[in-house]
Amino acid sequence: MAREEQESGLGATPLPLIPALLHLPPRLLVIKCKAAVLWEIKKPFSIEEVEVAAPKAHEVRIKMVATGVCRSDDHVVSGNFATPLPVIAGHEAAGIVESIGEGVTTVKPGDKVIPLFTPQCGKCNVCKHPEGNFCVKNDLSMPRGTMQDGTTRFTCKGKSINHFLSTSTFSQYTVVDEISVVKIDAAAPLDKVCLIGCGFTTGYGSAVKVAKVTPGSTCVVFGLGGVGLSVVMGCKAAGAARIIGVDINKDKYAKAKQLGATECISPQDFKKPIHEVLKEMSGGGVDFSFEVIGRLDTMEAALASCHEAYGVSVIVGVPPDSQNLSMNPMLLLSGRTWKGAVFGGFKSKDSVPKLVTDFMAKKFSLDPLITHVLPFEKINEAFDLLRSGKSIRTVLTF
Ligand code: PAD
Ligand code: ZN
Ligand code: ZN
Repeated sequence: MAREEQESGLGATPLPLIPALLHLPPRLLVIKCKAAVLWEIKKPFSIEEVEVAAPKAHEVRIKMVATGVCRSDDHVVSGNFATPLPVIAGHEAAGIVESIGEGVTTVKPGDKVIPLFTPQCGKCNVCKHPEGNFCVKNDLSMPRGTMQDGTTRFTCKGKSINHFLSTSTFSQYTVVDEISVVKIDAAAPLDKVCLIGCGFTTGYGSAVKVAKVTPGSTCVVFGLGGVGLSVVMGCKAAGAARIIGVDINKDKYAKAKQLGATECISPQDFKKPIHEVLKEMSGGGVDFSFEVIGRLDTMEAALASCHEAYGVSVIVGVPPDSQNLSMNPMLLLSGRTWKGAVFGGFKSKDSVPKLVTDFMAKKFSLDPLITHVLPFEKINEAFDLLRSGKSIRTVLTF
């Protein structure tokens, strides 16, 4: 019996089962396993048997252990985030290296790893810049849905299936480029640190690294989902004195206050626009504001609610595909700073192992963000929980 079949509780099998081929190292075998395929937008995921090709040179095949469900995955389903279909989505995960292609030096079979939806090639101008993290090898700004070499490693029913953000974690096995994966502490609990692959790191970094929240400051966070709550955690860690949470779902307030929000408000409770309410609450405008929803109106409101002379506003939410904002330049001329970042501005390969080490040293907790744990096959239930506002993060386990 080949290795993959023994390892997987869900019956992953290597293909083809030709005796001569079974003497080859596992990296040369195709794996047949289960994956959640999105064939069309606005449709449920269907659990399909897929073939996962062997990793080519500089590629890594990973056995998935846990994956979180992020709103960005739901943006793919809704069509807000345009990426080639059919696709295996998922980008917030942790797993174990199953095999490696030629020339891979930074991970080996058996290593615990986190896939990186923002790669770090280490060679481009962005990677060499001390501040930039949006490596030119990303598959985010103009998604091709492929590996770096322009081809895919997934097939289902004879059809090639696209990758998502170079990660595709809604599959028992995935293949990623070496620049899109990093080794982490062997003792790390993968069903928790998977959140370091997106939600936690994005939110936390948006506060401490992108906005550079200062001690004693006043912050406002629009959207108290998994990413927004991680912004709250970052603001608190940076020493903010006031952290105002804004959300239309009041069920989110208790958790936000537990994590550091000093007050929570709903725009629906006021006749005035929310930015005017926030200006009054903060004596002219907050120091730092964050949009963590992904809507144009709240991006404008967040900008307008920070102080006109020194406020910093950060866009974290992913906006609807191909939509533009129009704004009055006076909002910036007076002195505001408007920024945005993916993955909390962190250089992924450098930062993820350090964040895992910090987690192991109990510098922050991920438990408050994980409200549900479900078996991978219940992926559609996990999305229903997200859409109905009942979950913060659901972790799917394999
Ligand atoms: P989520 O759906 O868990 O949280 C969004 C929150 O916003 C929910 O609590 C909603 O109730 C609330 N909300 C919705 N509409 C409004 C409104 N009009 N006014 C006030 N509150 C509202 O999502 P999430 O936390 O997983 O992700 C949040 C956004 O961040 C989303 O757009 C996602 O795509 C984006 C994201 N960006 C990055 C990045 O690298 N920049 C990474 C991960 C996620
Ligand atoms: Zn995400
Ligand atoms: Zn790069």
